[in-house]
Amino acid sequence: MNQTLTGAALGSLLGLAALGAPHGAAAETLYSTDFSGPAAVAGGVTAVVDAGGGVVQNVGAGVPGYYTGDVFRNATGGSGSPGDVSSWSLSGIGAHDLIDVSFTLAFLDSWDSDNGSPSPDDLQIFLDDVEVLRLTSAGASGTNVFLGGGTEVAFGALFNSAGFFYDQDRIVDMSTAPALRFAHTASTLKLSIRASGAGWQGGDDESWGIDNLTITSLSRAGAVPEPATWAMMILGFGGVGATVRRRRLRLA
Ligand SMILES: [Ca+2]
Ligand SMILES: [Ca+2]
Ligand SMILES: [Ca+2]
Repeated sequence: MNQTLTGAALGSLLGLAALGAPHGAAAETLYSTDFSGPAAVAGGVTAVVDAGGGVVQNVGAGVPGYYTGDVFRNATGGSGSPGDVSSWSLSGIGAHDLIDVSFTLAFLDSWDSDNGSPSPDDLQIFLDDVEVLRLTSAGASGTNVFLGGGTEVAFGALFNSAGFFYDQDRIVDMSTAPALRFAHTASTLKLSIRASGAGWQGGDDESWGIDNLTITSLSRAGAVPEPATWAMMILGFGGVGATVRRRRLRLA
């Protein structure tokens, strides 16, 4: 019984530590853009964008809230795979423990999944030059759709008004992708995206776009627990101590 109590007390302490993080965590928006003007960049942070042949274009209403107005589109690679890499590099990031990357991803035109023809068509996402997601969309052919935990918000229409080819665009909210919220402490961060694959045709046949790109840092190190959390922690420690004392008494 005493051991159960001790375990519960320790468990509650660990639970409090985990639960306390989001409430006390300091979040800072490092970089944010809807592509309709200059990006908002946090003080002290430097952002370098390598468009890799991508361009900003206007898609009108598009998918309101997700992929609308000015967007970024990469339609390179018409002469073969892979397409050119588009990257966003930040430096001068202050102390932090976590990074959250969020954006709307658009599979544009006639993607053929990994089991259509010709396929596979891959959309690769890299963080600090490490591939963390390999996604695909079934538009013109194929059946598999890999969104890496991203949430589909629209499919089956033409949301890419410039560079028209095929009306099977798929618009995905990547803010729900677990791989894009990750432990990170370095002062630099690089997000890279490209399309590739043995069946990827590129150009206006299989292009991609993004909108509403936001990169946020979160810090637990400087977070101060709220008074209620402290009170519960002290109670928890007291409980552990009392349990240990009772066990010692019994042993003696
Ligand atoms: Ca936009
Ligand atoms: Ca195709
Ligand atoms: Ca293809």
